[in-house]
Amino acid sequence: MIKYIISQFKIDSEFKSFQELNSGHINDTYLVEMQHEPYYVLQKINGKVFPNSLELIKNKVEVSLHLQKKFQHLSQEEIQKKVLCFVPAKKGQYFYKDEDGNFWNVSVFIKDSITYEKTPNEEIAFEAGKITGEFLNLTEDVDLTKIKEILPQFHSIDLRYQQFKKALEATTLEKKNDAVHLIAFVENHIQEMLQIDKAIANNELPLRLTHSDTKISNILFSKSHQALCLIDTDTVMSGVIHFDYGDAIRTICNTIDEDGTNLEELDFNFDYFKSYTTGFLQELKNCTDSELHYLPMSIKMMPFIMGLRFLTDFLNGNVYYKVNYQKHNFDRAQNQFTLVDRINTRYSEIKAFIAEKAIA
Ligand code: GN1
Ligand code: MG
Repeated sequence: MIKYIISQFKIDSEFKSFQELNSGHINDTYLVEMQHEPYYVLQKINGKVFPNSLELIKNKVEVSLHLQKKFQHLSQEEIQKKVLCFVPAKKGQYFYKDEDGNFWNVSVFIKDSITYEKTPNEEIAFEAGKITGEFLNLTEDVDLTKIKEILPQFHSIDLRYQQFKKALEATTLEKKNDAVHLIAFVENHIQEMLQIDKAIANNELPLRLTHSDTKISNILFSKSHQALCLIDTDTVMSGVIHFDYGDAIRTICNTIDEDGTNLEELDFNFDYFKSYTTGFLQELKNCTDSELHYLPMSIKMMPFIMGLRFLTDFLNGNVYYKVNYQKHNFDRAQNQFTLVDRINTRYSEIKAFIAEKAIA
Protein backbone atom coordinates (compact mmCIF):
# COMPACT_ATOMS: atom_id res chain seq x y z
CA MET A 1 0.00 0.00 0.00
CA ILE A 2 2.74 2.49 0.98
CA LYS A 3 4.46 1.77 -2.32
CA TYR A 4 1.27 2.57 -4.20
CA ILE A 5 0.56 5.77 -2.24
CA ILE A 6 4.08 7.15 -2.70
CA SER A 7 3.82 6.45 -6.45
CA GLN A 8 0.94 8.95 -6.54
CA PHE A 9 3.37 11.80 -5.85
CA LYS A 10 5.75 13.55 -8.23
CA ILE A 11 8.94 11.71 -7.32
CA ASP A 12 11.50 10.58 -9.88
CA SER A 13 13.01 7.70 -7.98
CA GLU A 14 11.52 4.24 -7.34
CA PHE A 15 10.24 2.95 -4.00
CA LYS A 16 12.68 0.78 -2.02
CA SER A 17 11.33 0.26 1.52
CA PHE A 18 9.55 1.98 4.39
CA GLN A 19 9.38 2.07 8.17
CA GLU A 20 6.74 3.50 10.47
CA LEU A 21 7.77 6.45 12.69
CA ASN A 22 5.97 5.99 15.96
CA SER A 23 6.36 9.20 17.91
CA GLY A 24 2.99 10.89 17.12
CA HIS A 25 -0.24 10.30 19.05
CA ILE A 26 -2.66 11.03 16.20
CA ASN A 27 -1.53 10.50 12.59
CA ASP A 28 0.35 7.63 10.92
CA THR A 29 3.79 8.60 9.64
CA TYR A 30 6.27 6.62 7.53
CA LEU A 31 9.83 7.14 6.39
CA VAL A 32 10.00 5.98 2.78
CA GLU A 33 13.35 5.04 1.29
CA MET A 34 13.70 5.34 -2.47
CA GLN A 35 16.29 3.86 -4.82
CA HIS A 36 17.94 7.31 -4.86
CA GLU A 37 17.99 10.07 -2.30
CA PRO A 38 16.20 12.10 -1.08
CA TYR A 39 13.97 9.93 1.04
CA TYR A 40 10.49 11.06 2.00
CA VAL A 41 8.18 11.33 4.99
CA LEU A 42 4.71 10.09 4.14
CA GLN A 43 1.84 10.97 6.44
CA LYS A 44 -1.72 9.70 6.64
CA ILE A 45 -3.88 12.24 8.41
CA ASN A 46 -6.32 11.03 11.03
CA GLY A 47 -9.64 12.18 9.56
CA LYS A 48 -11.48 11.70 12.86
CA VAL A 49 -9.29 14.27 14.62
CA PHE A 50 -8.91 16.43 11.51
CA PRO A 51 -12.18 16.32 9.56
CA ASN A 52 -10.79 19.18 7.45
CA SER A 53 -7.57 17.42 6.45
CA LEU A 54 -7.50 19.33 3.19
CA GLU A 55 -7.34 22.67 5.01
CA LEU A 56 -4.64 21.28 7.26
CA ILE A 57 -2.49 20.43 4.24
CA LYS A 58 -3.14 23.84 2.69
CA ASN A 59 -2.05 25.52 5.93
CA LYS A 60 1.21 23.69 6.18
CA VAL A 61 2.07 24.16 2.52
CA GLU A 62 1.34 27.89 2.88
CA VAL A 63 3.69 28.15 5.88
CA SER A 64 6.35 26.07 4.15
CA LEU A 65 6.30 28.31 1.05
CA HIS A 66 6.46 31.38 3.29
CA LEU A 67 9.57 30.02 5.01
CA GLN A 68 11.15 28.96 1.72
CA LYS A 69 10.81 32.56 0.51
CA LYS A 70 12.59 33.81 3.62
CA PHE A 71 15.50 31.53 2.77
CA GLN A 72 15.53 32.19 -0.97
CA HIS A 73 19.14 33.42 -0.81
CA LEU A 74 20.17 29.85 0.06
CA SER A 75 20.62 26.89 -2.29
CA GLN A 76 17.77 24.40 -2.66
CA GLU A 77 19.82 21.86 -0.76
CA GLU A 78 20.23 24.28 2.16
CA ILE A 79 16.54 25.21 2.10
CA GLN A 80 15.58 21.53 2.27
CA LYS A 81 17.55 21.26 5.52
CA LYS A 82 15.79 24.20 7.18
CA VAL A 83 12.22 23.99 5.95
CA LEU A 84 9.77 21.15 5.46
CA CYS A 85 9.35 20.93 1.69
CA PHE A 86 6.11 19.29 0.55
CA VAL A 87 5.86 17.28 -2.63
CA PRO A 88 2.96 17.74 -5.06
CA ALA A 89 0.91 14.75 -6.11
CA LYS A 90 0.73 13.70 -9.76
CA LYS A 91 -2.76 15.17 -9.93
CA GLY A 92 -1.26 18.54 -9.02
CA GLN A 93 -2.26 19.23 -5.45
CA TYR A 94 -0.23 18.49 -2.33
CA PHE A 95 -2.23 15.44 -1.25
CA TYR A 96 -3.48 12.07 -2.37
CA LYS A 97 -6.94 10.95 -1.26
CA ASP A 98 -7.28 7.18 -0.97
CA GLU A 99 -10.38 5.04 -1.60
CA ASP A 100 -11.39 5.26 2.07
CA GLY A 101 -11.27 9.05 1.97
CA ASN A 102 -7.97 9.37 3.89
CA PHE A 103 -5.67 12.25 2.99
CA TRP A 104 -1.95 11.57 2.53
CA ASN A 105 0.87 14.08 2.13
CA VAL A 106 4.60 13.83 1.53
CA SER A 107 7.58 15.95 2.52
CA VAL A 108 11.28 15.61 1.78
CA PHE A 109 13.12 13.77 4.56
CA ILE A 110 15.84 15.94 6.06
CA LYS A 111 18.98 13.86 5.72
CA ASP A 112 21.26 13.12 8.68
CA SER A 113 18.83 14.72 11.12
CA ILE A 114 18.21 13.54 14.66
CA THR A 115 15.17 13.85 16.92
CA TYR A 116 15.10 13.47 20.69
CA GLU A 117 12.32 12.19 22.91
CA LYS A 118 14.28 13.51 25.90
CA THR A 119 16.60 16.51 26.06
CA PRO A 120 20.20 15.26 26.36
CA ASN A 121 21.94 18.48 27.44
CA GLU A 122 21.74 22.27 27.83
CA GLU A 123 23.13 22.91 24.36
CA ILE A 124 20.17 21.10 22.81
CA ALA A 125 17.74 23.01 25.07
CA PHE A 126 19.32 26.31 23.95
CA GLU A 127 19.14 25.31 20.28
CA ALA A 128 15.50 24.29 20.73
CA GLY A 129 14.77 27.74 22.16
CA LYS A 130 16.48 29.41 19.22
CA ILE A 131 14.60 27.43 16.58
CA THR A 132 11.16 28.01 18.12
CA GLY A 133 11.94 31.72 18.51
CA GLU A 134 13.17 31.83 14.92
CA PHE A 135 10.05 30.06 13.64
CA LEU A 136 7.83 32.62 15.36
CA ASN A 137 9.98 35.44 14.01
CA LEU A 138 9.98 34.23 10.42
CA THR A 139 6.25 33.54 10.38
CA GLU A 140 5.29 36.81 12.05
CA ASP A 141 4.19 38.24 8.70
CA VAL A 142 2.16 35.24 7.50
CA ASP A 143 -1.22 36.48 6.35
CA LEU A 144 -3.47 34.88 9.00
CA THR A 145 -6.53 35.20 6.79
CA LYS A 146 -4.94 32.50 4.60
CA ILE A 147 -4.65 30.10 7.54
CA LYS A 148 -7.75 28.11 8.56
CA GLU A 149 -8.46 27.40 12.22
CA ILE A 150 -8.40 23.66 11.70
CA LEU A 151 -8.92 22.94 15.41
CA PRO A 152 -10.61 26.06 16.79
CA GLN A 153 -9.59 27.07 20.31
CA PHE A 154 -7.02 24.29 20.32
CA HIS A 155 -5.21 25.63 23.40
CA SER A 156 -8.20 27.19 25.13
CA ILE A 157 -8.43 26.11 28.76
CA ASP A 158 -12.08 27.14 28.77
CA LEU A 159 -12.93 24.78 25.89
CA ARG A 160 -10.86 21.92 27.32
CA TYR A 161 -12.52 22.36 30.71
CA GLN A 162 -15.98 22.16 29.13
CA GLN A 163 -14.96 18.99 27.29
CA PHE A 164 -13.66 17.58 30.59
CA LYS A 165 -16.97 18.38 32.35
CA LYS A 166 -18.90 16.61 29.63
CA ALA A 167 -16.64 13.57 29.85
CA LEU A 168 -17.06 13.54 33.61
CA GLU A 169 -20.84 13.42 33.30
CA ALA A 170 -20.77 10.54 30.84
CA THR A 171 -17.99 8.39 32.31
CA THR A 172 -18.21 5.29 34.50
CA LEU A 173 -18.11 5.38 38.29
CA GLU A 174 -15.02 3.19 38.18
CA LYS A 175 -13.07 5.65 36.07
CA LYS A 176 -14.23 8.54 38.22
CA ASN A 177 -13.05 6.75 41.34
CA ASP A 178 -9.71 5.91 39.77
CA ALA A 179 -9.17 9.51 38.76
CA VAL A 180 -10.57 11.22 41.85
CA HIS A 181 -7.27 12.94 42.73
CA LEU A 182 -6.75 14.10 39.14
CA ILE A 183 -10.28 15.48 38.97
CA ALA A 184 -9.63 17.36 42.21
CA PHE A 185 -6.39 18.71 40.73
CA VAL A 186 -8.32 20.18 37.81
CA GLU A 187 -10.86 21.87 40.07
CA ASN A 188 -8.16 23.28 42.34
CA HIS A 189 -6.17 24.82 39.47
CA ILE A 190 -8.72 25.79 36.86
CA GLN A 191 -9.14 29.43 37.85
CA GLU A 192 -5.43 30.12 37.81
CA MET A 193 -5.00 28.39 34.45
CA LEU A 194 -7.60 30.56 32.75
CA GLN A 195 -5.32 33.60 32.89
CA ILE A 196 -3.92 33.28 29.38
CA ASP A 197 -7.42 32.67 27.92
CA LYS A 198 -8.55 35.87 29.61
CA ALA A 199 -5.53 37.86 28.42
CA ILE A 200 -6.30 36.75 24.85
CA ALA A 201 -9.97 37.67 25.22
CA ASN A 202 -8.95 41.11 26.55
CA ASN A 203 -6.65 41.65 23.55
CA GLU A 204 -3.64 41.89 25.83
CA LEU A 205 -1.65 39.46 23.69
CA PRO A 206 -1.02 39.81 19.95
CA LEU A 207 -2.30 36.95 17.81
CA ARG A 208 0.19 35.54 15.35
CA LEU A 209 1.03 32.32 13.60
CA THR A 210 2.10 29.61 16.01
CA HIS A 211 3.32 26.07 15.46
CA SER A 212 1.13 24.82 18.34
CA ASP A 213 2.93 21.50 18.89
CA THR A 214 6.53 22.39 19.74
CA LYS A 215 7.40 19.33 21.75
CA ILE A 216 11.07 18.35 21.65
CA SER A 217 10.41 15.41 19.32
CA ASN A 218 9.09 17.88 16.72
CA ILE A 219 12.49 19.57 16.39
CA LEU A 220 15.14 18.21 14.03
CA PHE A 221 18.79 18.57 14.99
CA SER A 222 21.97 18.05 13.01
CA LYS A 223 24.57 15.56 14.15
CA SER A 224 26.65 18.54 15.25
CA HIS A 225 23.86 19.57 17.68
CA GLN A 226 22.34 22.46 15.76
CA ALA A 227 18.58 22.78 15.58
CA LEU A 228 17.62 22.57 11.92
CA CYS A 229 13.90 22.75 11.57
CA LEU A 230 10.49 22.41 13.24
CA ILE A 231 8.53 19.48 11.85
CA ASP A 232 4.91 18.34 12.23
CA THR A 233 3.30 21.60 11.15
CA ASP A 234 -0.19 20.05 11.23
CA THR A 235 -1.43 22.54 13.79
CA VAL A 236 0.01 25.81 12.46
CA MET A 237 -2.71 28.26 13.45
CA SER A 238 -3.20 31.68 14.87
CA GLY A 239 -2.31 31.79 18.56
CA VAL A 240 0.04 33.40 21.06
CA ILE A 241 3.76 32.79 21.56
CA HIS A 242 2.92 31.25 24.95
CA PHE A 243 1.57 28.11 23.33
CA ASP A 244 4.89 27.39 21.63
CA TYR A 245 7.12 28.52 24.47
CA GLY A 246 5.15 26.66 27.15
CA ASP A 247 4.75 23.46 25.15
CA ALA A 248 8.44 23.23 24.34
CA ILE A 249 9.39 23.72 27.99
CA ARG A 250 6.77 21.15 29.02
CA THR A 251 8.68 18.46 27.14
CA ILE A 252 12.24 19.78 27.37
CA CYS A 253 12.29 20.27 31.14
CA ASN A 254 10.37 17.17 32.23
CA THR A 255 13.05 14.80 33.57
CA ILE A 256 10.98 11.73 32.62
CA ASP A 257 8.91 10.81 29.55
CA GLU A 258 5.46 12.32 29.02
CA ASP A 259 3.88 9.01 30.01
CA GLY A 260 6.50 7.99 32.58
CA THR A 261 5.03 6.64 35.80
CA ASN A 262 8.04 6.88 38.07
CA LEU A 263 6.83 10.17 39.51
CA GLU A 264 9.48 10.31 42.21
CA GLU A 265 11.97 10.90 39.43
CA LEU A 266 9.85 13.52 37.71
CA ASP A 267 11.34 16.96 38.15
CA PHE A 268 11.54 20.30 36.35
CA ASN A 269 15.02 20.71 34.91
CA PHE A 270 15.80 24.31 35.77
CA ASP A 271 19.03 24.42 33.76
CA TYR A 272 17.23 23.35 30.60
CA PHE A 273 14.57 25.97 31.30
CA LYS A 274 17.27 28.65 31.50
CA SER A 275 19.00 27.49 28.32
CA TYR A 276 15.75 27.18 26.37
CA THR A 277 14.52 30.61 27.49
CA THR A 278 17.86 32.23 26.64
CA GLY A 279 17.75 30.84 23.10
CA PHE A 280 14.09 31.70 22.66
CA LEU A 281 14.37 35.33 23.78
CA GLN A 282 17.59 35.79 21.84
CA GLU A 283 15.66 35.15 18.62
CA LEU A 284 12.36 36.74 19.61
CA LYS A 285 13.60 40.15 20.58
CA ASN A 286 10.50 42.25 20.09
CA CYS A 287 8.20 40.70 22.72
CA THR A 288 5.73 43.10 24.28
CA ASP A 289 5.70 43.61 28.07
CA SER A 290 2.44 41.78 28.22
CA GLU A 291 3.83 38.80 26.29
CA LEU A 292 6.77 38.66 28.69
CA HIS A 293 4.48 38.96 31.68
CA TYR A 294 2.55 35.81 30.71
CA LEU A 295 5.54 33.64 29.76
CA PRO A 296 5.94 32.12 33.26
CA MET A 297 2.23 31.28 33.36
CA SER A 298 2.49 29.45 30.03
CA ILE A 299 5.03 27.09 31.62
CA LYS A 300 2.29 25.89 33.99
CA MET A 301 -0.60 26.24 31.61
CA MET A 302 0.72 23.99 28.84
CA PRO A 303 1.32 20.87 30.99
CA PHE A 304 -1.99 21.58 32.69
CA ILE A 305 -3.93 21.71 29.40
CA MET A 306 -2.22 18.54 28.17
CA GLY A 307 -3.01 16.78 31.45
CA LEU A 308 -6.60 17.96 31.19
CA ARG A 309 -6.90 16.63 27.63
CA PHE A 310 -5.30 13.29 28.53
CA LEU A 311 -7.60 12.97 31.55
CA THR A 312 -10.65 13.82 29.43
CA ASP A 313 -9.66 11.13 26.93
CA PHE A 314 -9.20 8.61 29.73
CA LEU A 315 -12.72 9.42 31.00
CA ASN A 316 -14.07 9.15 27.44
CA GLY A 317 -12.54 5.67 27.00
CA ASN A 318 -9.48 6.62 24.86
CA VAL A 319 -11.20 7.91 21.76
CA TYR A 320 -8.69 10.61 20.74
CA TYR A 321 -5.06 9.71 21.45
CA LYS A 322 -3.38 6.47 20.45
CA VAL A 323 -2.82 4.36 23.57
CA ASN A 324 -0.71 1.28 24.27
CA TYR A 325 -2.76 0.16 27.29
CA GLN A 326 -6.04 1.00 29.01
CA LYS A 327 -4.71 3.52 31.54
CA HIS A 328 -2.16 5.15 29.25
CA ASN A 329 -4.00 8.48 29.17
CA PHE A 330 -4.45 8.32 32.94
CA ASP A 331 -0.68 7.94 33.36
CA ARG A 332 -0.03 10.79 30.95
CA ALA A 333 -2.44 13.06 32.86
CA GLN A 334 -0.91 12.18 36.21
CA ASN A 335 2.53 12.87 34.81
CA GLN A 336 1.55 16.30 33.45
CA PHE A 337 -0.15 17.39 36.67
CA THR A 338 2.88 16.28 38.68
CA LEU A 339 4.99 18.47 36.40
CA VAL A 340 2.72 21.43 37.24
CA ASP A 341 3.36 20.72 40.94
CA ARG A 342 7.11 20.62 40.41
CA ILE A 343 6.99 23.89 38.43
CA ASN A 344 5.12 25.51 41.30
CA THR A 345 7.96 24.75 43.70
CA ARG A 346 10.33 26.78 41.46
CA TYR A 347 7.83 29.35 40.23
CA SER A 348 9.28 32.49 41.83
CA GLU A 349 12.72 31.60 40.45
CA ILE A 350 11.20 31.00 37.01
CA LYS A 351 9.58 34.43 37.10
CA ALA A 352 12.78 36.09 38.27
CA PHE A 353 14.85 34.49 35.52
CA ILE A 354 12.46 35.53 32.75
CA ALA A 355 12.27 39.08 34.14
CA GLU A 356 16.05 39.29 34.23
CA LYS A 357 16.40 37.97 30.65
CA ALA A 358 13.78 40.39 29.41
CA ILE A 359 15.83 43.41 30.52
CA ALA A 360 19.13 42.03 29.22
C1 GN1 B 1 -0.63 15.27 19.93
O1 GN1 B 1 0.18 13.53 17.52
P1 GN1 B 1 1.16 14.45 18.13
O2 GN1 B 1 2.04 13.68 19.06
O3 GN1 B 1 1.90 15.26 17.12
C2 GN1 B 1 -1.52 16.51 20.07
C3 GN1 B 1 -0.75 17.64 20.71
C4 GN1 B 1 -0.17 17.18 22.05
C5 GN1 B 1 0.65 15.92 21.86
C6 GN1 B 1 1.09 15.40 23.21
C7 GN1 B 1 -3.66 17.43 17.10
O4 GN1 B 1 0.40 15.55 19.02
O5 GN1 B 1 -1.61 18.72 20.97
O6 GN1 B 1 0.68 18.17 22.57
O7 GN1 B 1 -0.10 14.91 21.19
N1 GN1 B 1 -1.99 16.91 18.75
C8 GN1 B 1 -3.30 17.08 18.49
O8 GN1 B 1 2.25 14.66 23.08
O9 GN1 B 1 -4.16 16.94 19.34
MG1 MG C 1 1.43 17.10 16.20
